Amino acid sequence: MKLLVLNGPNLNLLGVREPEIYGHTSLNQIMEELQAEAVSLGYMLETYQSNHEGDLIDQVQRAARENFSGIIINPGGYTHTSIALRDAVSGVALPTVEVHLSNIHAREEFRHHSYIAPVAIGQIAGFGVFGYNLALRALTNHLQYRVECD
Ligand code: CA2
Repeated sequence: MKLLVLNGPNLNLLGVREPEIYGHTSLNQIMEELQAEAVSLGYMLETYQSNHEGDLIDQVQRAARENFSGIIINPGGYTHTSIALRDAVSGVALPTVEVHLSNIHAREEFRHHSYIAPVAIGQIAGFGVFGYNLALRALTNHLQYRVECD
């Protein structure tokens, strides 16, 4: 089974800028570790980062076309703005876990709302890099047992 991890705008700067908020680890390092973890759980993982909304939407659609089983997405700033990305996630109906490094609910008011959350199976926020690991576990657990809470 294949899973897709999508990272949105500016996350390519991880480990380079604002380490006090987002930590010292680069996105490549995070994705490499996640890939190893996925393999140990019996999944193949593809990762993709873009600073462009349409690219992320194309990747969500590709995931459905190419029979991926689920998506982990950190939509970055598009979390709070993108109806189009939400429509894509909703449209493909693949189980999707939203992840954020920071606790968006403890930050500025404009970060409290996520357009993606209502169409995701769940959201993980505030656990830094470990959040990706939690997201992977949540998604694979969901795929195995179809556990969902409404
Ligand atoms: O906490 C998260 O993971 C966010 O998705 C990160 C986004 C932010 O807009 C969301 O509200 C929460 C920002 C990503 C920017 O990443 C940077 C990393 C290093 C330096 C500068 C920006």
